[in-house]
Amino acid sequence: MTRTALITGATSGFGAAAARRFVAGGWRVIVTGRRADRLQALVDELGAGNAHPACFDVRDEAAMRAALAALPGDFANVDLLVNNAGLALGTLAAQNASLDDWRTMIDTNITSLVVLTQALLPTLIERKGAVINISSIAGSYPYPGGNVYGGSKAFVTQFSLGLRSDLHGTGVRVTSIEPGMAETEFTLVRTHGDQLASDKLYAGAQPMTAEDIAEQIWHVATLPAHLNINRLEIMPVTQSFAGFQVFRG
Ligand code: NDP
Ligand code: 8X3
Repeated sequence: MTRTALITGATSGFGAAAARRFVAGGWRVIVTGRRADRLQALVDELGAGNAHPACFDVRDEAAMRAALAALPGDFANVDLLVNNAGLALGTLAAQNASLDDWRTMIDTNITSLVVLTQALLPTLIERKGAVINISSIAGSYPYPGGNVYGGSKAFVTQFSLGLRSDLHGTGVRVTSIEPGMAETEFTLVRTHGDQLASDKLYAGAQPMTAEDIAEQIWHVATLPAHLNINRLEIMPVTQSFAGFQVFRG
């Protein structure tokens, strides 16, 4: 039986790569995002029988619910929710950061994720499906300027663990995937469109690719039904930990 994954944030990066991976593996995908042209291009590439575009801003709850209600027959029974849509905005210290950026991150990374998850839980429970939430190493390891982004991802990780606890006995699997540095449009978005800054960050660093993360999502989703990976933290070999900072006045 063909299974169906709903992947948010599939117009770019991890989400687009995951959509390709799942269709290559014989699944159907519902691909979401705000950029309709990119969704259509992805559907054209993957085939309309394999991919269905649902264009909405995840912060718009009414649009999200309307898109779910409008899913065509073959796509209506969602077996896997990949909560991937998300972003970081800015790297300024909290005292200088933009409150608008903070609100956008909280609304996108936290509020939208819990609303969509709750909307799909009845279907996921009925189908003994799975939820894969894309968190980040930023949720476990603080760094200067990571403030609200890191906080939002700590929420995603902890919500994932709590969800798993609540879903005990239902057969629904829940995983928090926590990637480190991966080259996507993430830094372009974080810097409000500074391509040079994005290129500089990744230059010579051998970051992970979107396909690397898509492969992890696929791996988690296709484990034998009795196994649940709770948390999966992954970094490029070139990235590791540094010490605490000490201020001497
Ligand atoms: P990209 O910027 O390449 O992709 C982000 C995706 O999220 C896009 O498809 C975008 O679609 C979607 N999105 C953002 N805001 C909204 C919104 N309001 N409504 C609908 N869709 C939205 O970044 P990545 O692929 O790297 O990021 C995917 C996830 O991975 C994010 O949650 C990010 O925090 C996380 N992550 C990224 C890491 C990295 O180093 N790249 C590391 C760890 C975690 P559109 O703009 O078309 O709406
Ligand atoms: C993205 C990883 O380290 O840039 O979530 O915050 S990091």
